[in-house]
Amino acid sequence: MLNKLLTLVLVREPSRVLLGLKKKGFGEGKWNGFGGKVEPGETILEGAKRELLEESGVVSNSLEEIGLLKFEFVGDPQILEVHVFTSNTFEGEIKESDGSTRIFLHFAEMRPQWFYTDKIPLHQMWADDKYWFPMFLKGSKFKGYFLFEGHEKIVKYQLDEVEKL
Ligand code: 6OG
Repeated sequence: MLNKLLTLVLVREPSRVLLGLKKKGFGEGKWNGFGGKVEPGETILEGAKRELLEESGVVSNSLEEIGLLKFEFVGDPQILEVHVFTSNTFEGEIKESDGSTRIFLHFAEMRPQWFYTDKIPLHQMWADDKYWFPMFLKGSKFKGYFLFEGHEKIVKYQLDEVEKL
């Protein structure tokens, strides 16, 4: 079976990272970068850019691919292949939660918020993030494989810092 291609984008400033709280669907209730399925006919990079815009409201023309993560769930033959990108610039306005956007955000899939790099809400994120987030924060590239049992427990994993993907 072919891997399912997904993207994950982490917009960052020197001391902060933009995350979104997923309000419905896969990973509901978790903070994560922005991303989703790559559509037929688009490249992985185009998919990353599109999902970032749809979910956060910003455009990035400087996405850099920094990670490749493969996820398997016990009992499910489908492998999720998540291409992780970062960007330290963006254009447009983040759909952040303030009074004027509250009604709109009620219907949005993600609620964006900046987090200081020493206050990343790892306990409210996918369990793999605590392994690779430190690599991302220090500017390293990484490749990993994680076997999940259910959505919270990792039963096996391998993770390496790499020079290039
Ligand atoms: P949609 O199904 O909503 O895209 N994603 C994961 N991210 C992390 N950090 N860990 C995981 O461990 C993940 N599995 C999937 C990829 C799902 C979004 O969630 C990411 C996509 O950005 C299992 O279209």
